[in-house]
Order: sequence, then C-alpha cells, then structure tokens
Amino acid sequence: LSQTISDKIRLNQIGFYPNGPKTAAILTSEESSFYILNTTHTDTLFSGKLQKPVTNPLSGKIVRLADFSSFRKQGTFVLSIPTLGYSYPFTISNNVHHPLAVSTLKSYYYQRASIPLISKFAGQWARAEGHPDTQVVIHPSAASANRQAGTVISSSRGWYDAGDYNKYIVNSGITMGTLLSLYEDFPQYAESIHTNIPESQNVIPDLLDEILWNLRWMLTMQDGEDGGVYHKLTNPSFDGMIMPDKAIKTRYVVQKNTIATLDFAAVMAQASRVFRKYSKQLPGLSDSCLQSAQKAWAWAQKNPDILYQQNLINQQSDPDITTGAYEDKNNKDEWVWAAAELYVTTKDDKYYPYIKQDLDNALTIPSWNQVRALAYYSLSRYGSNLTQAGKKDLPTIQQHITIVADNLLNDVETQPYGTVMGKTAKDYIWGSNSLAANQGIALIYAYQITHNSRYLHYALSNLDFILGRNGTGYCYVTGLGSKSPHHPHHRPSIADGIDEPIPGLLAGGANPGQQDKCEYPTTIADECYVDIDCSYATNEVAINWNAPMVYLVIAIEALQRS
Ligand code: G3I
Ligand code: 9MR
Repeated sequence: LSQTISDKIRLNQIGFYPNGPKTAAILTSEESSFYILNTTHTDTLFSGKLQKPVTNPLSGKIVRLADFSSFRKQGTFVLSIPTLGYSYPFTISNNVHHPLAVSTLKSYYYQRASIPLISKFAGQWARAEGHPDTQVVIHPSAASANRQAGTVISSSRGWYDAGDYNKYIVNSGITMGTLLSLYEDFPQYAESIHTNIPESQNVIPDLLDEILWNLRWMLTMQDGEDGGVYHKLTNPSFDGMIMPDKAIKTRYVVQKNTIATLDFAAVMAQASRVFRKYSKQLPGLSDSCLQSAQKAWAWAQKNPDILYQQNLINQQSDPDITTGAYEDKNNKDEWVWAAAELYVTTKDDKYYPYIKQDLDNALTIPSWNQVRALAYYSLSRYGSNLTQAGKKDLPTIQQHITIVADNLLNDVETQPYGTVMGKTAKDYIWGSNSLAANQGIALIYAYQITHNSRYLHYALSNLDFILGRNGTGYCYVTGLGSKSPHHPHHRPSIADGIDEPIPGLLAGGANPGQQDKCEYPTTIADECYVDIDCSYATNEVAINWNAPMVYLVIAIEALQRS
C-alpha cells in the first residue's frame, strides 16, 4: 500500500463547504474504495466507492469520481486510495474560500503602476515604484489637432495588464466591468473583504478602492477635447524580465478607436452609478464618470467603426508598436455593452435601440473581445428598475443567460472530471482558466435568475477545476493549495529575487496552442500547461483572468453564507 501523496488524486486543494458538494477525480481504471482520513492518517472518518470509469476523450486516460458530499465534518483531511496513496490535504469549513477571495483581490495591489509597494502592505514583495507615467508621448497614430504627435501627457496609475507592464483599455474594460458587477451583485460580502492596502483605513470598501486605482488611470486615457479613447499606453516593444522601476523605456498612447472608446464608456457609466453612493468621500467623481461616458459615446457615434489594427499603424507610423494588440474585429457587442450601462445608469431610452439590435443572436461567455454578456448581466441585475422598454425584454435577456448556462450543463455528467469546464478541447484557449471562471459566473447569474441550485452546484465545479480537479492537478492560483505555479510569466515574480511568486495570481492554464514555442511535455489539450516563465501561452497572469476568479469565489462564498 502506498503511503505517499498521489498526483492521480485530483481535488480542490483548498477545500469544501460542510453542506456543499465534494468530489475528487481519480486517474484509475481500478474499481476501488476511497477513504477520508485525518491528516496524521490515524483515523478513517468516511469511506465510499469510486464511481464508474469514464474515458477522457482528450487524453484517453480513465477517470473515476469519488463523491464524499455527505461527509460534513469540519477540519482538515486527506483522501486515500490504498493502492495509490493520499491526496493533498483539504479543509472542510464554512467560508473555506475566504482567504482565496482576499488573495485574488489583493493581487491587483501588486499590479499597480505609479506607486511604491511598501512592506506594510506588500510584505516580502515590497518594491520600488514603477512607471510614474507622467511623461507619456502621443504616438503619431494618436495625434489630433489639439494633441500633435510627440505631445507629452500624464497618464498615471492603473494596473499592469499581466506579466508585462503595459496598460490596455480594452482589457481593462472587461476587468473593471467584472469587478464593478461583483460589487453590484454582492455588496455585503465584497465589503467584508479586507486586503490591507494603503486606502484600507478609509470608509470605501477595499474592492472599490482598488478599482479606483485603475479608474483614475482610465479617465486619463480619454482625449478630453473630443471624447475619443486611446487603445493603450505602452512601450514600443515588450521589456525583458526586469522589475518595474528598471523598465524605463519611453511610453506612448496609441490610436483612438471605437472599441476602446465603447469599453471605456461602459466602464465609466457603471462606475458612475457604483460610486454615486460615495459622493461625499469622492466629490464629483460619479458625475465626471458619467460625463466621460457620454462624451465617449458621442465620439463613438461619430466614429462608429475605427478598428485597432497594429500592422496598419506600423506601416504608417513610427515607432513600431509590437506589444499586446487586443485587436477585436467585431464591435457589435461593445455597442450593446456601452448602451446597456449608459441605459441602466441614466434610464434614458435613447440608448435602448442599440441593446435591442442584437437581441436575437445567441449569447456567448464573455472574454476581452466579447462583452455582450456583461450588458445582459447588468440588465438582468437592474430588471425591475429598467424603463418599460427594458422591462418588456427582460424575460428574453434573462433567457439568453439561462440558455448559455443550460448549454454548459448539457452532458456534464459524462465529463471525466465532473466539471463544466473542459467538455471539449475547444475550451483550452489561451487563458483557459479565465474561461472556466467566466463559465462559473454565467452559471451564478442563471442561479440568481432561477434559484435552481443545479447551476450553483456546477459553478462550484469550475472553482474545483481551477483549484485542482483538472487535467494537470495544479491549483492554478499562486501561493495557495499544495501544487501551485511557482514560475509564472510575470516580470516582478521572476525578477524580484524572492522564491515565492506574488500571491493570488491565476495562471492562464492549459492551452495546446503553444504560441510561445517553449518546451512542453505534451500536446494533450487539458494537460498542455507548464510551470516555467517562458510559457506565456499557459503560465502568464492577467487582470482579465483574475477578475472572473475574484467574482466566482466571492459569489460562491456569499451565496454559501446566505
Ligand atoms: O479569434 C480566434 C478564433 O476565431 C479562433 O477560433 C480561436 C482558435 O484558437 O482563436 C482566436 O484567436 C485567439 C485570440 O486570442 C482571441 O481569443 C488567438 O488564437 C490567441 O492567440 C489570442 O490570444 C491572446 C494573446 O494575447 C495573443 O494575442 C489572448 O486572448 C490574450 O489574453 C493575450 O493577451 C496578452 C496581451 O496581448 C499582452 N499582455 C498579456 C496578455 C495575456 O497573455
Ligand atoms: O511578455 C509578453 C507577454 O506579456 C505577452 O502575452 C506575450 C504575447 O504577446 O509576449 C510576451 O513577450 C514575449 C515576446 O512576445 C517575444 N519575445 C519574448 C517575450 C517574453 O519574454
């Protein structure tokens, strides 16, 4: 009998709720019993039989599930399969994911530009300020009558996008939309998250203080003259793996375009209603956000289809820009999102036709280039407070969300890991873990609409997926769980000389695309992940991946508590 930890036992390495579902996936073809033991292995507290074998269509490996949902004792345990060994330890308790919620939200503090991180808040990851961004140059592609190429503007603060140090409006858009929605959906639980940041002592919840850091940057990305919004603030090319304060190349803002401007409008419209509550502490902010949103909207109406095309820009101007492109060729969904947030905030029916125009098409899980679901989430949330036009379509809008959720649940029982994520190889895109989280969010909305607990149950299955019940056995959040990423493609984590990576960061996850050309042990879709910093296609981190993670864990915690 094996006395060691077995990598063939895959489960959420953080834990489970006493009354919630509890599942482990075992890579074995053998019929077997499984046991739950205390961590010293002296007491056997529960036993059960493994379920019938399922062949994983992606790898051909055989998986059996262990269901121990009826084991409700609180504490820390291991699961044992006598012929294989023990699982990593896991905890059963109420609020078991609270530390994960704190840590994944705190990660945004570590991503802050234009501020030194001091040890009181950053612990061993204290570092010097990077990128004051007070001397940012207008790139020729961004020139306008009032701001000619070469003009210098100030565009401080904001979060670094990912493992790189650039700041991109499109990706900030979905990130902010997700975090603002989290506050609107679960204000009470969100207010109970304390991340120990410089603003923690004020009366504003830490989640909103963190959001403010990026909001204030985003506001500077609008050309105040005409309302258009720059695509990004960036170096011409990516830095090496160096600390932020050592990365001092000239930074530019580049081309205003319709999609960035609409994403900006959506965020500002939503921020305006969220921060209205704090008008005393933040005088004028809510009004400024709304004005900026309306100005952006007006610019987009005058410039309805300017796409960001990096190659084109590089043919026409210097210096060449080769950093993250966030090129999206379809702006239909951004029109819907901006219109929806402006409509919800102002209750002005003039925005409604833009929402209406896409109402017949199937909804998709959100990503940086597909934001229509964010519009529907907000409309659904404000259902009873909409004008007649919106109220009339509310059933259709909510049905779009439940259809997406039902599609996710379709055939889920035959999935080898019993998770919604990974039903097909197509799920393993660049940033696949963020897809898992966004699927979970769609299920949470479906649960809020219908109160059918099956949706909540399977939202939790995707949290389990991210935390270990998956094809690699990784708990994909740095600093948590027993087997988590140690070498993310994240410049500060690599360059700071500290062994442990910055905590609370969600790695991109399995992606057979291998766009980085690093060395991979396999091409199998759900196993194609490698914990080396070379691997930006599987092991980078990004603000738009962490945001749905923060949302999912807080939503599950909040719903568990209620
Ligand atoms: O649009 C096609 C779709 O039609 C096709 O079915 C699918 C099949 O794989 O591919 C889709 O394109 C993908 C695209 O993302 C849109 O999802 C590309 O293959 C994929 O390579 C591309 O990956 C993006 C990557 O940048 C490269 O551009 C990621 O989504 C995006 O998250 C990532 O973002 C980077 C920033 O550029 C820079 N900062 C770090 C950040 C995270 O890695
Ligand atoms: O570090 C960059 C990462 O943030 C991007 O997601 C990735 C794809 O655009 O590119 C990384 O930068 C790499 C560059 O594209 C090629 N040379 C190596 C760089 C990584 O060190």
